[in-house]
Amino acid sequence: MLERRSFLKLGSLGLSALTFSGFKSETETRKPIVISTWNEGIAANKAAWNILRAGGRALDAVEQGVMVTESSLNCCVGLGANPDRDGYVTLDSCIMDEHANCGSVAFLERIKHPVSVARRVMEKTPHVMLVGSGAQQFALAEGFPLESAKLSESAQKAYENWLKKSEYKPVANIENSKNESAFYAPKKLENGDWNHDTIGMVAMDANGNLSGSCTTSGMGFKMRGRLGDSPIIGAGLFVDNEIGAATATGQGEDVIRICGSHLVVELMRQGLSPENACKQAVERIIKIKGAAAKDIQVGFIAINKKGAYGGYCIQKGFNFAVCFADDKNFLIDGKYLL
Ligand code: SD4
Repeated sequence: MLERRSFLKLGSLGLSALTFSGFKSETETRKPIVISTWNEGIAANKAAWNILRAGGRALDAVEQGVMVTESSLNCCVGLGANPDRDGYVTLDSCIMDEHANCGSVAFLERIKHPVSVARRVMEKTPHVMLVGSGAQQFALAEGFPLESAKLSESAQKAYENWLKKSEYKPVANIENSKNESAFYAPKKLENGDWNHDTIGMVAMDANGNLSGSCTTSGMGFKMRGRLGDSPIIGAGLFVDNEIGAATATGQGEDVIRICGSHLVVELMRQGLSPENACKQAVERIIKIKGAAAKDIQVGFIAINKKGAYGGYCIQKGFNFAVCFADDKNFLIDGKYLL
């Protein structure tokens, strides 16, 4: 077992001495570890891992990790993502640490790294959540640059395409599938996959402390002002340093309905494994939605204090990235119920 004291000792010897090769037995704790949603999780985990492997804080790891995705103009999460129905990209994000400190921004425009603004809200204000022009005002006062309002090339194309019908259908696509919904209208990637809009990340550092982050452009062509689960502590993200951490992706309205990430953590508190906790949360959504569940996607991922991880989703097509060693950063297909 990699105890804190031996980690610190090894830290001074050089971290290459640590293989972080995971569990040797059921009683062993796997740490550090970071997991995050979707294919983009691989690149994001890599940045997070660089911090974790050097003995850094999980909080720094989950911020730096998802910043990679927020920066990518080819992705779906940051300023390059699809706009709302009125043509504006609006971003939502939250972050939470091992002390239950949390910060959140929503309906934030023209700021590249909403997760970092969320962290500043957490660290520099007496509040948890800032939205809209107030969040932007705070970001500017904190020195974040105001970015262009111009849509990325791919978002401009997608928006023009959407405008042809301007159909408002409040149903989510089945992410990564070929099921095109006018409401969600995910972008098509060069490899033919459909995109999605969010990255959620949870991590445990070498000291055994947990943190999480979640950042999104929300659903493409959403109503102006619409928020999903991603910036809402308890819905899109929840961390309890005694138990574990969870984050969500997919149809935010249905994650909010069950306080999804909080529910997953509470189920782990009752003794469920991360995978089974995520499964039960998904089951609850399916029970509420009935036949309509087949039209939506929700995925949860979670880790517990032992460094066990898991994920579950409604439909086939959700995956997540797990990293706990220099040479162990891999994608897992989420198990699904429908
Ligand atoms: C939302 N949960 O805004 C987000 C969407 C998402 O991959 O996760 N997309 O509802």
